[in-house]
Amino acid sequence: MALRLLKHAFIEDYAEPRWFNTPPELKKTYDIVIIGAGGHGLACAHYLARDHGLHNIAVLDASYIGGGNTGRNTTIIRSNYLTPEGIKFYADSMTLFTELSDDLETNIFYSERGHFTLAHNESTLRTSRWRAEMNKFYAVDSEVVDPDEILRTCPQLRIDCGGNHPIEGALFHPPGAVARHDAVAWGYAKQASKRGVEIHQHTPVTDILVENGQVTGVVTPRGTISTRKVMCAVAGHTPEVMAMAGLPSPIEIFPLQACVTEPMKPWLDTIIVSGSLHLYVSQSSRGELVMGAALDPMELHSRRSTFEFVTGLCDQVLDLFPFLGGVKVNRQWAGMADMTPDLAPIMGTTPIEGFYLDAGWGTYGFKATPIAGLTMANTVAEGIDDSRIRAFSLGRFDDFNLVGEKGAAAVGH
Ligand code: PYC
Repeated sequence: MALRLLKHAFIEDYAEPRWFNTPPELKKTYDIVIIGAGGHGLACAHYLARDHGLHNIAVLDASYIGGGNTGRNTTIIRSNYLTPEGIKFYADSMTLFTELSDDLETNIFYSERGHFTLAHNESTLRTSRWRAEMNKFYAVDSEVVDPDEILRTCPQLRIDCGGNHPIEGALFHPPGAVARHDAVAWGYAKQASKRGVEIHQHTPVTDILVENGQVTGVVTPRGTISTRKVMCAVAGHTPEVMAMAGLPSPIEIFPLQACVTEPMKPWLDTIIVSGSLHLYVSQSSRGELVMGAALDPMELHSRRSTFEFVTGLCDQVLDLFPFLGGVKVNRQWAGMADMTPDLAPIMGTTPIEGFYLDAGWGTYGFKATPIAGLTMANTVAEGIDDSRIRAFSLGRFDDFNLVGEKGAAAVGH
C-alpha cells in the first residue's frame, strides 16, 4: 500500500485507475435501463452482469453516484425484523454484506457492533420479546436482555435516563453492524463497469415510453433511448417516475434527517437505538457519533435540514449520555424516504410489461442493498418475481395483502 501511494505521489504517468468509465455519448439502445445510480440500482446492474451475463445496460442518474439516500443514511445493518418475509430477506442481505468487501474488491468497512433497541416500558419489552422469538425461529441472533447486560456492553449509558424514561431492557441483536455507504455504491459501480455496464451521471429520465402496455424507451435531455426493460430505483422520487409510466403510487415521501458530531476517541462500540426517545447512535471509524431520529412529521419532498431536528435529537441523546454536553455537532443532512402504508418495500414486476420497481424503502434501504440488487437482477433478467420478493409486490395494495412490517423502523414513524 505504501509503495502504491508513493508511486501515485511521485510518478506523473502512473495514473490511479478510474473506478468506472462513462462513454461520452449515450447509445440509442440498451437491453436494460436502470434509473438511479444509488446502491440498489448499481447492485442490480452488478448482479445482472455477473450472474446473468447481461452487459448492455445503462445506469442513469439525475445527479451523482450514491448522492441520494445511499449517501444520506446512518449505515445501520440488521435483520431483527418482525415478519417472516422481512426477517428472511434482511438475514440474506446481512450474509451478502459480510462477503461484500471480497466480492466487490472494495473495503466497505463492515463492522459488526451489536445492536440494542432500548425498551423504556413494559409494552416495548413485550414487542421486543415478540420480535426476539420471531427472529430466533428464523435463526437470527436476537434476545431480550436486562439493564445489567446492556451496561456490560455500554457502561456509559445512563440507565435511569435522567428520571425521564428509565430503561427496562433491550432487544439485543449481536450481528447488528455498520459499513461505509459510499464504498458500497462505488464498489458496485466498479464491478458493474468492469463488466461493461455504462453509468451516466447527471442524466435525468424525463419520461418513460410505453406502447400497448410494454415499455419501449426512456427520454432524457441527452436523447431518447430505446429499451424494453426499465428498473426504477430512485428513493425519494418514486411517485414521479411511476407517474411517467402511468402508474399510481401508494408511496408518501417524508424527510429523514441525521447528523454527525465532531470526532471523539472511540468509546461507543455498539449501536444504541431508542424507539421511545426516537434516536439511534453509533460511532463511525472516524470517531464521529452518527445520529438520527424519526421522520419529519409531515410529507415534504425536500432535503432541507432543520435546527428543530438537531436540537430535539441532542436533547434526547443527552438523556442517555449526559457527558456529551460539550460535544459539537459538525454536520447535518437529510434524505427523502419513500414510505409505504405497511412499512415494507415495493419490489418486482408491475402491470406495465418491462417496468420493474425497487422502491418503498422508507428508512431501511441501505441494509437491503445487496439482497435488493440480487433479487431485482433475477427478476429483471427472468421477467418474473424472485420468490424472495413476492410478498413485496405492488399488487398487494389492490389485494389488501399487506406485510405489516412493524420491525422495519428503528424508531417510531
Ligand atoms: O431501520 O435500522 C433502521 C434504521 C436506522 C436508521 C433509520 N432506520
